[in-house]
Amino acid sequence: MLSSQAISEHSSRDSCWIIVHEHPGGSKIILKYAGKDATEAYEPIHPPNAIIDNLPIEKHLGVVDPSTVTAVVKTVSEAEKKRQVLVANRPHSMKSSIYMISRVWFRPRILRDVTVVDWSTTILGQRSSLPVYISATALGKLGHPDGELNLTRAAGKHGVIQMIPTLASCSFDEIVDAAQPGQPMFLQLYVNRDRNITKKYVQNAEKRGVKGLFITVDAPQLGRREKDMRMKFVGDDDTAAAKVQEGMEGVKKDEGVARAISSFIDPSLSWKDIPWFQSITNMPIILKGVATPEDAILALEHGVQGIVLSNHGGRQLDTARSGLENLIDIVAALKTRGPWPNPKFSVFVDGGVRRASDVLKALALGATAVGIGRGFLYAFCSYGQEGVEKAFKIIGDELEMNMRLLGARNLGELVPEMVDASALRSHAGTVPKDNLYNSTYQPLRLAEFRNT
Ligand code: 173
Repeated sequence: MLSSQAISEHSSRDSCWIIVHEHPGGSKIILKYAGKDATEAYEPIHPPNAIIDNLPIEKHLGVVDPSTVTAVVKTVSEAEKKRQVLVANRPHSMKSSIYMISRVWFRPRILRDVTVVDWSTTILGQRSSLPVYISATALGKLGHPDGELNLTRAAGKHGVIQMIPTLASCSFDEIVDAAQPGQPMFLQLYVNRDRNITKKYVQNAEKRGVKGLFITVDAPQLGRREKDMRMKFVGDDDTAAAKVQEGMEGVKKDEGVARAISSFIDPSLSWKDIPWFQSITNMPIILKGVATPEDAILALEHGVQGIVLSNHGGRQLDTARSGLENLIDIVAALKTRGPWPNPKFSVFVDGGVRRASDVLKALALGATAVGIGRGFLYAFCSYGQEGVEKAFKIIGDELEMNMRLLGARNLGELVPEMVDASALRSHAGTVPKDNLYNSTYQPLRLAEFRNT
């Protein structure tokens, strides 16, 4: 066993040893922790298997004798104390004022006996209590110590399907281990330049029971994330966000964390690769990030099982049309190429979905189900698993109410005639106020807190 003293003697660029509960990582950031325990800084950014999979075994020096490690007495800064007070006084709920899908209006039907309303559905053959699945979002531990497991646990309890992100903070296996027996899950895939890594990852997912492979096709390079770039140096030293920022020291200042950890994504990915994916897995394959009828038809012709109409939460090509806008043209194109709805080809939509009314608009226009990323991300970052469960409850309650008011007793009764989407076709209108930019960039506007 190694002693803490022996490790602290290796704190230079030439000989740099660090302690991580089971692994080291990074470059400049490693030197910052040279000779010390880096576990706490390492954890939110890397899943626990990252080191085992990527660091040669000879670089693993051994196990540290815990009796030699002197406890680090952490001083709690004033900013951290303030943060803890704010966390203790979180508001009970937060009302979103963003109505991204406001250009579609309802045409409700009346007098239909809506005593009993059912909004459950089947997504890629899997039962789902909501016509909504949890979209992949990266790095969950930056917002909550349990990261993506909050979603897994809440989803298991309430029969909702989670799409596991490639860039989760928790490892894929940790997430699946936290699921209930038989809990259906999907996997979002960023394709690695090293296809063997991708093959292993996909095949492990299938072996572990994942029911759908969502290959991200709109991110050969991650978009310019100005908030990510700017927010680097904001935050208290004790926060996970600050730890990421420390890690950014060796990275160009005009880059954010998303860019920094996504260089493995293969920009050469093309239609030619689809047969290869079909040869390595029997999971349904869905292309995530389709934006035109031309590509929707190509996807159908390539024999995949579905598409996600998405502009990646507005995070990739700036001013790309929203999934909902594209839905109308794409459904019209697909109708010319086979049965509609097509039981063998699902059409999902994500982006800007904040409320059940948004979900119902997409379903009426032909979507199989709708993905929500930010809503659930914010829910668990602020309130953990309980927040996600509350979000499901809000969506369920709103679905019940809105379906009654629309005159649809089940999802099959939601038809295009129940919405007026003519304003989408013209693509005209004023540009909506950019809340994210105006209110969320510095200074961060916080929700109103109780008792402060
Ligand atoms: O889509 C994303 O924004 C994404 O995949 C990502 C990747 C790394 C860090 C943050 C987000």
